[in-house]
Amino acid sequence: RALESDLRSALKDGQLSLAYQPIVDSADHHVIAREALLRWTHPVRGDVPPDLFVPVIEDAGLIGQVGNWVLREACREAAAWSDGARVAVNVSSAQLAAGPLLVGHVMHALGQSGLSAERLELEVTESIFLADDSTTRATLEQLCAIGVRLVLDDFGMGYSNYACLGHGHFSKLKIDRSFTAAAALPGRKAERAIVESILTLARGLELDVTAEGIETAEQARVMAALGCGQLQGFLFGRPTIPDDLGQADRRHR
Ligand code: G
Ligand code: G
Ligand code: MN
Ligand code: NA
Repeated sequence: RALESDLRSALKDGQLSLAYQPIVDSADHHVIAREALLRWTHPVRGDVPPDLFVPVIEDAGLIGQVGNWVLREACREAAAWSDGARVAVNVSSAQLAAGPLLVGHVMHALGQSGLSAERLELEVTESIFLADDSTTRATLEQLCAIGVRLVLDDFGMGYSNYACLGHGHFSKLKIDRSFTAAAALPGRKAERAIVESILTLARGLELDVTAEGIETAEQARVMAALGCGQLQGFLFGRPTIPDDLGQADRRHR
């Protein structure tokens, strides 16, 4: 409750911003994409983690408004990147459930920024398939038709719904960081086998793969050797808010 009323002023006062974290090619470490991550700097509490406030945004019925801002802002920012990297935006199941509204926001963000659709990645989690309703399916289909890339986030953590990959709408899956951490440890044969099987699956479905949570050079080496094409984690860069000039502009309005 208290958080919810604080959040309403946060939206008014522009306390929300986007941090970006690089996703790199595992062979030469050049930046392929950057994931946009929502940040809230509370005037008293300081940084509030998104795991805490995104559900509050959803319960308050504000996810459409905030999600739209995130899309517009991320596309606007990415359109100005000189390296042509893609931008990845997280989309929650509540946003997907709003179907046509989300599709409209995506098209508007692309149109306004001039970013080409193939440079926008939308990250969704397996939980969107818990209901497996036809609206979700139709929405994924429409987003796919626009030309944006759909990414399955945190793969391996949930109930690993392989069937959802079979629809052919996804371009990439991201191996959850718990597997990255374990697979790089000596003697952890089980996790390594799981990662290998995920990579075999991805190859068969012609999906790109990002290993999340790369914190050490050893983890980067192991995951690259296993065949992960893309790496993301603190080793290559923490989520960072672009600073100084135009800061006021970048804040949620
Ligand atoms: O920022 P952090 O790295 O702690 O992210 C935690 C989680 O918050 C991420 O897994 C992601 O799913 C969620 N999250 C971050 N930014 C956004 C956003 O802009 N929109 C939505 N829906 N979720 C986000
Ligand atoms: O659920 P999603 O994968 O979208 O969330 C990304 C989250 O992972 C963010 O909260 C981000 O801060 C966190 N993260 C990114 N890289 C690393 C890492 O190398 N180690 C850890 N522990 N967390 C990371
Ligand atoms: Mn993500
Ligand atoms: Na993830």
